[in-house]
Amino acid sequence: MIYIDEVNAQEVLDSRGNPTVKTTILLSDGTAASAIVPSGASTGKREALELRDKDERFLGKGVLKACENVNTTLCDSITGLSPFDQSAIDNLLIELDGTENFSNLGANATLGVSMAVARAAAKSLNLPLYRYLGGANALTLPVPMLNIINGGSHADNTVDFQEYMIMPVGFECFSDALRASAEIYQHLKKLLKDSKHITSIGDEGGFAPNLKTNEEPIQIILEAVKKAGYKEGEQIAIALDVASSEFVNDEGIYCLKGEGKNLSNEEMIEYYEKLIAKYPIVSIEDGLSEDDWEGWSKLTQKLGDKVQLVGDDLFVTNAKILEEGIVKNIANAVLIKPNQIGTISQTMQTIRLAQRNHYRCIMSHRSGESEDSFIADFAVALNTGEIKTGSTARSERMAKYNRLLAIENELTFPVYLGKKLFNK
Ligand code: 2PG
Ligand code: MG
Repeated sequence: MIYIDEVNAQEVLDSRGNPTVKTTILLSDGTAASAIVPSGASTGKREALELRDKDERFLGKGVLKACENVNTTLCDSITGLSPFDQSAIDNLLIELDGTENFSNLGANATLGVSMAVARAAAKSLNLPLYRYLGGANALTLPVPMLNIINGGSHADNTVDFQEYMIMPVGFECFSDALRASAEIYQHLKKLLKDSKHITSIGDEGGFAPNLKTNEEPIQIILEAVKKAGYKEGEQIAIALDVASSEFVNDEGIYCLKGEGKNLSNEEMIEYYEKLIAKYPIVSIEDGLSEDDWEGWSKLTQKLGDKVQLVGDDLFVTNAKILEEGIVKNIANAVLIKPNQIGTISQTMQTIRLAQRNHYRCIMSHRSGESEDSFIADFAVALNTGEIKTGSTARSERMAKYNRLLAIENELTFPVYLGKKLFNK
């Protein structure tokens, strides 16, 4: 029997230069596999805990305690176990921690182990990760959401909304969709330059110009779509991550500083209605804050049959919270970030719950990332149909898109949902 022989965690740096955990698993058959966990900036309140050392190293952001937890408690408990029983290992991680949100061991400790176990098992069986996790049904290349203008807490500019994304919905295959997106990105850079805007980029590789309104990024992106020779709406749609929990105040008022507007949840909904009427917007993430469930209910009633309404901070990849949302008819899609919940099995549980209830799933990176491309395989394995993993710049983002290109090449009959996703 093949068993886990060694578990080792090391502190490495993420795409923002902050420490994160890299975990390596060695199996008794000599297989070695590693995984690096990501880290968010605009985190939801109910996310699993990311354990930081809070001492003088790295301005308090060191992860030596999380590494130590892997190298002692977790290593001692999973050494000798089969790597092929992912749920048994993940359940053990939950048990060892003993809390709902991994506040003892840290989700950065548990997720690294969980990912590395899956990767080692796949490697040992000589299977690609997507095939190991998804079996014969792993066929679907996700439609990407590419964040090409960054604002909010991902950039030092005047734009309130965090992410302006293009979605190449009108293409036959993933590689054509990615090519169109990369061309649009280059045209956008040129347009920004020509209009004397800065072309420095934010955390996810999108540009971070100082634009006056939250509408202007959409207009300039659509101009770039046109310049690149693509049709807005039909081929390229717009998706927003408003990340509104970042700018709501204690009274539940949404403070759009860039535009000098303070809006109630009803006024925010009207704001979105106008945007949707004017532009080819197909998806809005965290349109209202994670605490504003009453507002979310109204938002879903008003716009739920027009656009995809995605809960990120709202659901934090947590099956229990998502279930509450499904019962209350809140949102119609869920963002999937494994480090919000802490293990691969729990992430799969949330995806399955969503899919059974006809909620769309979007596999997602974090704003702090690494060269690890696990989520690309994960999206194909679970047929999420959508992925968001930044713009077509910066290697930590490209690692995921390039991995998807490789998977597309490898599959005999790859499926790209593109046109089917929004009935285009
Ligand atoms: C988000 C993410 C990823 P962060 O809000 O959806 O784009 O950002 O990782 O900072 O939470
Ligand atoms: Mg988000």
